[in-house]
Amino acid sequence: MSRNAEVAALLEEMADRLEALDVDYKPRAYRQAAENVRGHTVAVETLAAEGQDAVEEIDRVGEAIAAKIVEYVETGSIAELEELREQLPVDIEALTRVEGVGPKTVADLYEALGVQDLDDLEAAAEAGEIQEVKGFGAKTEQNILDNIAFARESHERQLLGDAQPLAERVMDHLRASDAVERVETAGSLRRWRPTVGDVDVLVATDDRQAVVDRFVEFDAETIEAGTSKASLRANGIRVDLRVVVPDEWGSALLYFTGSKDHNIVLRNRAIERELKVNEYGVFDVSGVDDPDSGQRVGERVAGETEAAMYAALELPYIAPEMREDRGEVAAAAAGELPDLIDETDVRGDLHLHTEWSDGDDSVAEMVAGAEEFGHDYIAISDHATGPGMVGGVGVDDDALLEQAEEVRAVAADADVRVFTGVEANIAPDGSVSVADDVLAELDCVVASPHASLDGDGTDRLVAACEHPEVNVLGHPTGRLLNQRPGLDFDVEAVAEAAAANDTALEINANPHRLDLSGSYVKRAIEAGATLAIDTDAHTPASYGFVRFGVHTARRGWAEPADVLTTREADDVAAFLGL
Ligand code: DGT
Ligand code: CA
Ligand code: CA
Ligand code: ZN
Repeated sequence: MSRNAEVAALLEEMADRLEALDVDYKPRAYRQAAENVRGHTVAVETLAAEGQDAVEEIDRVGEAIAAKIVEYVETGSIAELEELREQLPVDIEALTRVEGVGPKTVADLYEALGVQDLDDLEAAAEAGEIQEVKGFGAKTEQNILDNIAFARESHERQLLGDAQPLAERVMDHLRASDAVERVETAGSLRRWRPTVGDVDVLVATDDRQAVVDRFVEFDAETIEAGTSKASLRANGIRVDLRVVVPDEWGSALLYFTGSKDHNIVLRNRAIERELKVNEYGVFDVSGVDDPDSGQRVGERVAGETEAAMYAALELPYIAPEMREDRGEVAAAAAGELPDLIDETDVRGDLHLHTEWSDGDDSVAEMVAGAEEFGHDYIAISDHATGPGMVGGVGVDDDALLEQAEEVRAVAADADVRVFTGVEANIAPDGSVSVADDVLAELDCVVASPHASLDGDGTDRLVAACEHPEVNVLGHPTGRLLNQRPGLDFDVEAVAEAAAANDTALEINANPHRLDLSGSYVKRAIEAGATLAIDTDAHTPASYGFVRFGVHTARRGWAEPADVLTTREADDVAAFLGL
């Protein structure tokens, strides 16, 4: 099992600890390295075995960081990190999970009050000690109290973006065994929920023991191993394996994919038809006295495939992303299932960053990356300056016009169409952080909320949708999964304003955001809005996040026509008013 996520987490811890000590530049270098290590397709231990030079081939990983990665792979620890931990003996990962608590706050509260973990933090806040510390006030203290519960809870679920690559590696590991006939993820991961409690993997085989044996060879901690199921923990993520005979593949896959609520709707539909549905199949129990007398009673009418399971219930196949009991069984029964968007439908990306703001790469590099990825068009939408922009990374109005010149120059030689643009900030009053005459010069204006994300955001977002220059409402809630819940708003009202003003609502595909969520996408489409799937890429490697956006769109029942970024470049240009 690849240790990339583990190494990335350590590099992030280095970044936090260096930042806590007020060290310049290095924290950012460590964070950029961490992001690229996490996304790298070759395992760090493989690279480390080849030598430090091989590790340095990872984007943004220089000599110093590569040496630490090699040190970790070879010795199991990093000496400098151990020293940093001694210097500041706190659970920095847990503490910084509290919204509003950064590494420097952690250092200040440790020095002043000896706060080392979430329990200490909560006790200090409840005792009113935090507001007494220099630089802190009653408002900050209340904020901390409000956010501790969320920080605790959120930790129990993993980001889909972290769990999905692990699931792929587990499946590859299993596929190498001849005993494995079929392998597939199940559970919330297969439904593409933004966070998952664990990774569920299902295998069909005639040799269960061989499969369980192969599974526990995966380089991770074994939690349990039985005859038809087993569990591991890798990078803090639990992986549950279930093994079934090929004949029961479809019924098991349907059952273990869930959701539980979808399964209940199917079970009730079965009962109405004198059928019984469970993880072993669909059974005709019309002639059976007591259908509850066993699991395999009556005549088995389906089970080998999911499609046959649905067919036995007189339904067409329902995609896993839709199995959330949001009316999908009724829609299927009525022949009204949407013709869902898929990954190959997307042609472009309207939200991405370059080194003009907080991106890692130049305009030319992002354009070349988009060409390589196969996009037909992109918009360069760097952060504008303004409130909510951390560390003054934004581009001011004059520089935006300068950047547009550079973008046009790069675009002239590119195979992909490149729109000029900006990601402006939406202030709490709904105003947009860039002058109207500058916005008017740019092809594609994304406007997004970044700060003051509490309370009701309906008026704020409606105002942004109504702004004549705004084309895309970026990550509308501003949520960061496991970190902050983001804005509340009346999605129908915002979607109607968007539709009336030719503003697209974004499905931000970054795995930390997935914003809008699937349930909001569904409601937005019903209210007439157009969506835009964007990655918010800060480096070309992140164009691949688009698939998380596509599956989120599928969770919202989206068809290709509902999504702006499935359209051809000329049609997108027309939508942008060009
Ligand atoms: P998670 O892991 O919390 O993100 O959510 P799931 O949906 O993956 O849930 P999990 O891992 O507990 O179970 C996987 C699937 O197995 C679940 O989606 C449906 C099925 N399942 C588990 N327990 C039950 C149950 O008590 N009743 C029914 N009908 N199905 C269940
Ligand atoms: Ca699960
Ligand atoms: Ca599970
Ligand atoms: Zn943003």
